[in-house]
Amino acid sequence: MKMTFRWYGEEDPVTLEQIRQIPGMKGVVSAIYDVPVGQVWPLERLRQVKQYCESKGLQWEVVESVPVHESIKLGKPERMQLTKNYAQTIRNLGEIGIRCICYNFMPVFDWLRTNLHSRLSDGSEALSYCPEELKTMDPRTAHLPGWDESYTQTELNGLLREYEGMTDAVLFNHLVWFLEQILPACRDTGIVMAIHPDDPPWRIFGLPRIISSEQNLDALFSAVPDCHNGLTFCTGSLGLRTENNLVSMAEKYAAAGRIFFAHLRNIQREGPYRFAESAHLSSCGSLDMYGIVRALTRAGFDGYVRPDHGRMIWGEKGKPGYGLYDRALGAAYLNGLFEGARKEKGI
Ligand code: DNO
Repeated sequence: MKMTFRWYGEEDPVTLEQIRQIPGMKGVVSAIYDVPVGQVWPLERLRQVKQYCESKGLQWEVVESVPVHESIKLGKPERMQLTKNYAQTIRNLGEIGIRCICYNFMPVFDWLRTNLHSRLSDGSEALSYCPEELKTMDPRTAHLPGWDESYTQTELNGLLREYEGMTDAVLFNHLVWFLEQILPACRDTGIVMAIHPDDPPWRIFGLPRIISSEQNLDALFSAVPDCHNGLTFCTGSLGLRTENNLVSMAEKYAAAGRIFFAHLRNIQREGPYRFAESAHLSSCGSLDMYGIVRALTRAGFDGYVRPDHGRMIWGEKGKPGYGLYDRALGAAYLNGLFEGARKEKGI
């Protein structure tokens, strides 16, 4: 496994100098943030980011995310050109040596929480989600916490209307179509596509959801068996559904060579459709983090790992979920778990 850290570019209050001092840190997960969704990421820009990371002693290992344009998810005619652009971005990324792209296929909203500053009993702040709070939020009129704000209210309303009545099966077919179009670029460059599960893994505002469960993942890998089609194993997303047995899923998909990237974090399930993010330790939340790491290791997982969302601790102010301190503590803990799991396996 290769331990990495998400970095939001030169605007990120967390610097590469700081990231480099986290023990065991090998590389960063980043993206180009100012090219509009659907356009090709220019090679020159990619080279600059790569060189900047290297000048600070880190490798740019994974792209998270190359966003998929909504017209592709909606299956509109312009998806042809947009998908060609996506394939060209893959080729450009291949050119600078990237080998893994994390992306998602969630309509309209990326991850969603109802509170970005929930206070935990130890005084730290975390992201949380509660159905009563969600009921008070209308995406057509109110600002929603936790997702990227690239739409105006009017655009958002238009988009939500376009998805009205779309079934999971139709969205799934659009995903399969998209993957089939970009696979030649993946084969030529060796880049693997690691889909991020739905976060949270249930329907929100009536929008379809297709990557929430083991059944969904099995369907995806049987529809598109190509070995470049795989998963970002996000424990904090998949782990919100009690029927997702993360230890057995980690073992199964790692053994099948489908896990390219792991987002490791813990959550505290507080009831149906209700949770708060917690510190990474198993004892702090609902997930068996050692069981998951051990399953990945036993199955020969050799991909990228990053400590996912951290709490805000020690007075840090920053991007919710993406401060330095708690994610660094998470990395240290996860490194320990991996060392234990490797020794147990005798490697
Ligand atoms: C949230 C992240 C997601 C993820 C995208 C991948 O913190 O895990 O925003 O980057 O869903 O496309």
